[in-house]
Amino acid sequence: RHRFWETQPVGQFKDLGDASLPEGPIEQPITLSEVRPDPYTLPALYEWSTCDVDNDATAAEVYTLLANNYVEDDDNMFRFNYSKEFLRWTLRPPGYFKAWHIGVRVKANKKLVAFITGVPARIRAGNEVVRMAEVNFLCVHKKLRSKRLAPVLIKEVTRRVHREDMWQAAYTAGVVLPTPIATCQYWHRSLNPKKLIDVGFSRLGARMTMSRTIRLYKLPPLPATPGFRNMEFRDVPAVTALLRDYLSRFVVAPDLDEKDVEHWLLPREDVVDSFLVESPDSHEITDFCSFYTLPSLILNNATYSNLKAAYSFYNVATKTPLLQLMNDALIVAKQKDYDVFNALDVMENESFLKDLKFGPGDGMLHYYLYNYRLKHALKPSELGLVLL
Ligand code: MYA
Ligand code: JJ1
Repeated sequence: RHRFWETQPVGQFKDLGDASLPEGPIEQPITLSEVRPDPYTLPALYEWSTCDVDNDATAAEVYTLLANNYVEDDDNMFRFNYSKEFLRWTLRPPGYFKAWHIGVRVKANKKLVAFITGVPARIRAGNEVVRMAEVNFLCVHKKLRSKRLAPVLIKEVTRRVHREDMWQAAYTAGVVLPTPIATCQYWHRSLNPKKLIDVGFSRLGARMTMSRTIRLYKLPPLPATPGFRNMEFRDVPAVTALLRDYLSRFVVAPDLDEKDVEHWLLPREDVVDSFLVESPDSHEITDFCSFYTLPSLILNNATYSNLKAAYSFYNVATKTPLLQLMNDALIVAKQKDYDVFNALDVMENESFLKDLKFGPGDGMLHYYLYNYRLKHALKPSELGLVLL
């Protein structure tokens, strides 16, 4: 049933529930000199092209490929619209490899028609911290679908990851593949309900009018927590300590150092927002919340073409109740004119989703590891990892 995935070192459906299989790598690394030195063969009309997203023209090509061909919802009403600045951020974390930003072009005219990326990360699974690639942005132009190009892209990124002596990867997808380590649900909190309803993102509830709906989702103008402010560079050590301690509770989570926190969590306009609570008396950093900006194109609406969405990223509450902290996150997102605030049911998110008027979405997100087996699939609440 999965001609490609059945050949790969991933958990297979036939092995689900077989507790005799050991946790850890599925196959052992080969020596670096045995890793294939040459790229996989593409169909004759195409060529490999490493994409430098620091280059403006290249970033624009990647942006356009994704804006026209990347992930859509089940009803093809919305398509992710990652910004160039977001792509630069997510593709250039500490220690990134240029060669892991892989494009496929048409030889004749150099048009970019497919893409896949990896970035390095340390991910803890149980008690083991493993160097992995986070693989994302797998995309094949709509006109080239179902020609088995995706497996070639995946094999090529795997080869380039192996050449850096890494043998595991983490990735997410909206589709079911062999086999998820966790299956999570998207939840959505309306900030601009009128627009969301107008564009078909949400519907007027039963026995609801537009004005009742607007009142239902109304938020205070300012955050409620004393000492709530933007994260700054000087907060990196305190935030790292808070996050490391918090993430140690989950079965699978990133192992973040100060350099990672600086990259992934220092605010960048229209890319990532981070806030913390600094205790007004002790000046201690007690709580932290963050979201990233991922707009979607609205595919068929006469009035609106873009949906401005915030996605919950990492949140830690040690003193402020998590419910209140996340309500403050909603308030600042509303201040910044987001239309919707999205969250997965990972970590402790379930504890605030219903109370803060999030509703379940129609999309699921499956998490996967490549060449690493877990004994049991995880509940979303055991997962401490958010991929972009
Ligand atoms: S998830 C986002 C994926 N992108 C999109 O959904 C954008 C819109 N769709 C497309 O561009 C195409 O439909 C794609 C497939 C490119 C997705 N992950 O070429 P095909 C398998 C993995 O004929 P196409 C993200 O970016 C499918 O089951 N495999 O199909 C994370 C079948 O295999 P099998 C997928 O539709 C990516 C084969 O591809 C996915 O033209 C992580 C068919 O190929 C998917 N999302 O193209 C990648 N969708 O027969 C894995 C389909 O076996 C990384 N397929 O069922 C693994 C780790 C690698 C590094 C390892 C290091 C050690
Ligand atoms: O955004 C998503 N769904 C929305 C829009 C649905 C439009 C019709 N299909 C949704 N809206 C309901 C909101 C409502 C607000 C008031 C309260 C009740 C709820 O459900 C979904 C997620 O739910 N998004 C997608 O389907 C996009 C793809 C998700 C898979 C992503 C793959 C990731 C790629 C790897 O990085």
